[in-house]
Amino acid sequence: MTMKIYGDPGSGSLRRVTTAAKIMGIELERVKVDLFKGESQTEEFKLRLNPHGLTPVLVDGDFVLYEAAAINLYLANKMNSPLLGTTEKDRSRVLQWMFWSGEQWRTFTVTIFDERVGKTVMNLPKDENLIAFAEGKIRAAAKVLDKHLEGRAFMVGDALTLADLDVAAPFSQAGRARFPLGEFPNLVAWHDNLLRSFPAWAETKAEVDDRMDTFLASVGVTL
Ligand SMILES: N[C@@H](CCC(=O)N[C@@H](CS)C(=O)NCC(=O)O)C(=O)O
Repeated sequence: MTMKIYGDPGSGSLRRVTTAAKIMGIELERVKVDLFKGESQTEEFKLRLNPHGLTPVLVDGDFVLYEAAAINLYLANKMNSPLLGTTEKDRSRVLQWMFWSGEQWRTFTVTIFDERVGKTVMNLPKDENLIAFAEGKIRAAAKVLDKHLEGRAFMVGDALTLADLDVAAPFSQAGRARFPLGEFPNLVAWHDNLLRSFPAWAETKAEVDDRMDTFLASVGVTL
């Protein structure tokens, strides 16, 4: 039975899964959850798929799994994919960057996205102090990433891993939410190379951009 993935095409978290699945040659049946209509916040969604009301969610038969990183590890383990890393040490380093990026990296970009994009759509006042705080955290983390990526094409070893997809995720909304990533040349070069070298990463970027741009235009929002 084909596994199902629930999510909104405008979501950078869904993109991490759809990209990894494409690269591994895994077919996923897409089930659209319109986040702009609050479809992940219904009682039914929370009861059946994710009590936190968040996407993406994978359904494999009677097995339900949320959190994009956990889904990617589940899929990659099924396929024994090199996206996990190919040595024991590399696999541990991949996990190191995946855990780090969830807690210390993407979380601050989500804060800025919610402030600059979410609040603009909802016509709510922005918290400039919170934006400045999150930008400070992003710059501090990006400085470390920039040094790590000097002379390297990938986060771990010499091939693409799930660590690259997790760390690259904020680029999905970087332009719209104006994350200060352009200040870090090695980070930008690494991400440009991902876009050039992995058609799946470029295809899913186009999908996110199309969904977001179409939605923002439909509600008359210019960022
Ligand atoms: N840490 C989670 C983040 C999930 C998340 O924040 N998903 C967003 C879309 S990118 C969502 O479903 N939001 C729906 C809502 O807040 O109602 C993951 O990596 O899967």
